[in-house]
Amino acid sequence: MNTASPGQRRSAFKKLFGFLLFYFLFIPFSWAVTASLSVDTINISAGETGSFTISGNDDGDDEFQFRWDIPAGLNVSKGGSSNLKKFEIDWEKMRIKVESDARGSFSATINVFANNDGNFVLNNTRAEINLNPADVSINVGGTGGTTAPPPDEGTTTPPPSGGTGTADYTFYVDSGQVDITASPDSGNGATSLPIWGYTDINGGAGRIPGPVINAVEGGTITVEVVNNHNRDHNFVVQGVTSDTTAIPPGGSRIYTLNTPTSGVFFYRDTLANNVNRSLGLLGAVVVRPSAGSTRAWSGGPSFDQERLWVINDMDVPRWNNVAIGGGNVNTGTYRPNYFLMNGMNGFQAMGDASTNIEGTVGETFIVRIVNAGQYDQSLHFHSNHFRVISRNGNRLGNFEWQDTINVKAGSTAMVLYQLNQPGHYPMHVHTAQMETGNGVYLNGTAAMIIAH
Ligand SMILES: [Cu+2]
Repeated sequence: MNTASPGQRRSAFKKLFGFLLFYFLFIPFSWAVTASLSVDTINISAGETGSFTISGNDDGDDEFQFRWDIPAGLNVSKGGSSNLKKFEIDWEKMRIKVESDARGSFSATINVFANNDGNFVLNNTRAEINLNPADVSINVGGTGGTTAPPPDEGTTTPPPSGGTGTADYTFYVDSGQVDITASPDSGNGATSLPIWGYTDINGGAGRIPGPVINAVEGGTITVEVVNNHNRDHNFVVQGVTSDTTAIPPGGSRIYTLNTPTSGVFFYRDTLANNVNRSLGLLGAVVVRPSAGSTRAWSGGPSFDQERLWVINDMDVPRWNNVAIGGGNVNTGTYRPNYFLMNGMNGFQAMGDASTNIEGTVGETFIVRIVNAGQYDQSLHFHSNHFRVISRNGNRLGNFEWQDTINVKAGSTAMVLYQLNQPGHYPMHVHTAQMETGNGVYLNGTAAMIIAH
């Protein structure tokens, strides 16, 4: 039996209506969760670091995820953060992932860095609460961030000499440095390594690898090497030239390369019982059937894009530091602690468009590999198998299908790799230590395979 009077029922209804009105009009606002980015456009110079911050409020009761894709060529690393359940850079999938921890306000700062000029866009691919703006554009321009190499200690370097300037290529030998970047995950590993190297800039710092020599099958090329360094050096192309005469400091010498066959060849300084080569005097000669050809050799297999991977290893404490300090390297002990890909540590190489295999599904890449180091390297490609078509300049009759290739120290190989499925995949080496730079994981030999 209902004992409530009509007035009481009306009053109860009014209360309920009032509550519902309050509920719908006001309660939802206390649940409104939002996030925002500090900037949507960052302007920096090559080699300079910029950053952006995501901050917001979750409802204090739920966690919310945000995700951005990392474009090739851009390096990102974690900055400061608060009240997050997850904050990680996933280099396998090329993503930044942020997840709030249901504590109300949260924030995450992401540092960005690029070695090369360009426009990079970090596309937001997941935001579980309203995020404004969602994407970040990074404009990298100018020439900031370059540093002069340190001088050799305790020695006198001759003034730059120009040589005769009559050869197809002129190389200069000098000291230089390789800048190793920090792991974006741990923040560890950033340093500068002292090296010796070839460069094509008169008076410039030596670099790893030396400039690429591009030649045509059946042709002749001349290379003049000018020694702007304070020790003897030479220049020998394995299997192509045999002149090992030392070029004294301040001297120069012209080499003639007859290039009979298409392939990839290894050049280096053969003096000082591997010390000169190990410190960075190394590089590659690429011979094609004709300029711009997209065949491995005349009548050989064709490709859509080409990549050159010059890899090397260095025992910096026992070899580089001793030689550059003017001491004698004990060549009986070699324990490399840096493994470079095209002169870069892994995290740099994985963001380098000219190193990564990146293209559209169906495209075939020729990858010319030079192992200029003293350790054999076992390179493993994910996503698809490849064909080995040449070793040490020798064309193979039967192309073997492999997913791993062992490239012995001082040898070369050419492989054909086809992108067969979209996604981001790693190319890594099968010796764990060689995946590191002085123990920092993924700062060793590595590259990305990216198929669109
Ligand atoms: Cu693997």
